[in-house]
Parts: sequence; C-alpha cells; structure tokens
Amino acid sequence: MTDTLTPSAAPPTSDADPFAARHLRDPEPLHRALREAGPVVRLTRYDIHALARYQEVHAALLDWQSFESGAGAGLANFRHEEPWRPPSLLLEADPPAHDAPRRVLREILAPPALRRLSTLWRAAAEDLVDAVLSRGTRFDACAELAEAFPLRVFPDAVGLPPGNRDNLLPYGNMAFNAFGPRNALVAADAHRVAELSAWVNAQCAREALGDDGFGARIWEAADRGDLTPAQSPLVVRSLLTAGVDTTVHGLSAALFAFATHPEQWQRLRERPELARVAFDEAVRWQSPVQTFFRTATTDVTVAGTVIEEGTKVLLLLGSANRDPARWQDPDRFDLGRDPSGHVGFGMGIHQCVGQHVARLEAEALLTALARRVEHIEPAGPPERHLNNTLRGWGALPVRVHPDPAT
Ligand code: OVM
Repeated sequence: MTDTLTPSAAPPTSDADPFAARHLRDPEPLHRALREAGPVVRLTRYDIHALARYQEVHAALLDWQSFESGAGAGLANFRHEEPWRPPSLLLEADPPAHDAPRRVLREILAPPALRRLSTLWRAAAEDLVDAVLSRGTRFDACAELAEAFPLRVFPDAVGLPPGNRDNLLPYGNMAFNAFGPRNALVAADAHRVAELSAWVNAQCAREALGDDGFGARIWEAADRGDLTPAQSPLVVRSLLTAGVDTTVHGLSAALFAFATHPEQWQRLRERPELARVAFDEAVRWQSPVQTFFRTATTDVTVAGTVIEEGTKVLLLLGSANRDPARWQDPDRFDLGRDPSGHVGFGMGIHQCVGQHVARLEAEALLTALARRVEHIEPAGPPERHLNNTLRGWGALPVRVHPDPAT
C-alpha cells in the first residue's frame, strides 16, 4: 500500500475521543466527521492515526506485513506496555507464530465440523423461543434471546461443565474493554480482573473440558503435534474470550434491527432462508465489534500520509461498514442488499475464525423466531451497554405478536 510517488502531507487532526461515552452511545456522527476529514486522521488525544473510510480500513486489514497485530490489537502497545494477560495466540500474533493456532481453530470451527451442531442448535432455538413466548409477549429480547441462546448452546459446544457460566459475559466484556484506553469502563472492571482471569484459565485445562467439544478438539491437536501443550489452553481461552459477547451483541443487533424495521421482518417471514444474509446485514449495520488496532511495522504511506513505524492505528470497522463511498444508502438495514465485503468480522488473515459458529447461532434463533412470531416491535426505549470495543444493548424491551397458526 506504499505509494512513494505521492508527497507526504500532514493529515487532518481531531481531538475527539472515540471511546468517550457519548461516541460509544452514538458513534455515527463522529464516524461521518472522521471519514469526511480525510483518509487518515491524527487523533491528538492518543497520539495515534485513525482510518475511518472503507477503502483504507479494508486495505490495512489485508496488509498484515505493514500493520502488525503482535504489538496488540488494542490501544496498548505491547512493545512498551505489559499486556493485561498473556497475549492471544490468534488475535495478538503475526505469521509465522499465528499460523498453527489459526489452522487448528479454522478446522475445528469450519462448516463441515458444525453440521452436527446445526441440528442441535435448531432444536435448542425452537425450545427457547417456545419457552419465552409461553411466559408472555413482552420481554427483554436482549436477556431472553440474545444472551440466553449463546449461553445455552456455546459453552456446551466448547465442552464446559454445566453450571457456573455466569462469568463468561463479564470476562468477555472486560477483555473487549481492555482494547480501549484505561477509562472509566476499564476501571469499573478492575476489581474482577484477577478472579475472572483465574476462572477462565481454569476452564481451559484439559481435565476441565468434556471429551466431545471444541475444547477437546484443541487438546487433540496438541496430541498430534499441531500445537504445543502450552498453546492449547490459550487457544481454548480465545474461544471463551471471543465467542460469547460477540454473538450476544450480534444477535441483539439483528433483533434491534427487526424490531425497528417491520417490513424487513415480513421479508424474513416470507423467506426464512434470508436469515443468514440478515445476520450479516445486521453485523454490517451495527458492527458489534466497532474497532481494532494495528501497529505500523515500518513507515507506511497511506493515501499520501506517512504513518511512522511503531504508531498505533485505529481501524474504525463500524465506520467502514457505513461508508457511503462503498455502500449505497449505508444507514439502511436492508435484506435486499449484498452485505458481503463488510468488515464487521474483519478481513484478511485475522478475519473472525468463529464466523460460521456465529452465523449458525443466528440462523437457528432467527428462523425459530420467524416461524412463531408475526410481528416484533419496541416496547420501550432500548438501553445501551457501553463497552470500549463492542456496540450493543443492555436491554431491548419488545412486544411480539405470536402467529396463531404455530
Ligand atoms: C482472543 C480474541 C480473539 C478475537 C477477539 C477477542 C476479546 C479475543 O483470541 O482472545 O476479543
């Protein structure tokens, strides 16, 4: 992506804090301003560069040679700062160290390996929807569906023992906050870091995991020599860190989208096979993972601006996913569009390795809901859940009209 023919220009600057509560609550105005300011913007508050346009975000995600992950995928620069936990072997690693863990997890989470889960999860989704509807037609779609469903199916698939799964969401929430600056959101979790880390680490041991789940598959990779025994628990940790909050916020994005777009819900009811594309469109539209960072490995020129070696670069995935230069009518949630190419799951060598799992969960839940529910609408204002990286809801009050025929 270097272009030595273009003379380097000082980029526009902004003193905005993308991690301030008001921008986390409502990121679009800042994203628009940053996209319009230029292809590269200097954020003076953190002394970093930000990319807000699709073209540059997409290109930076693909260029892992110039933009490394090994110095951390958050604001903290692991070259100078001690990471809060041993770095992830996937997210916070570069080739060649990244290759073996990635290959192992890709095989374990690939569509053929998930076929058996598909049947199980469809039945689990039908059960959950039946149970929720039997209790009434007004409920919090966030707690009752978006959180309840992944918490019911995902830990089982990993092979966690039954019970005591209350720590999964708080741990993920803490890990995703930790990618941002040490603001009030990080301080609010500080008292639980040791306890939650110890709990998650204990779940990663071979003895703690059932012999028929993703966790067992990861340990079998160590038996084959595809991973070292020291790597296996950290790869399990990646599943437990990245696999729960992300799908919860992805599902709540889809439920929010449908509650506020009744005509799109009708489309899904008429053609349930749209559930998959609907989930990807919701991921594009809300971008549950809003941001990740990279670090320049050399002086990199992006659109005429030199980003100096060692500089942290903020990739605004949510902004790229609504860039009008890439998307027609980007702020519309529309099942008629092709959302492929969105960067809500990232792009390139680090692109979400769990995306097939996420799509399967979403497909199961949305299909079950579409079969039983004629109409879903807001029953009160949604409440935001603030996180330095995740965009999601704390509460989504809805009212549904069950289909009398089902
Ligand atoms: C990890 C990981 C991967 C992706 C996202 C993430 C907390 C973590 O490997 O631990 O967010």
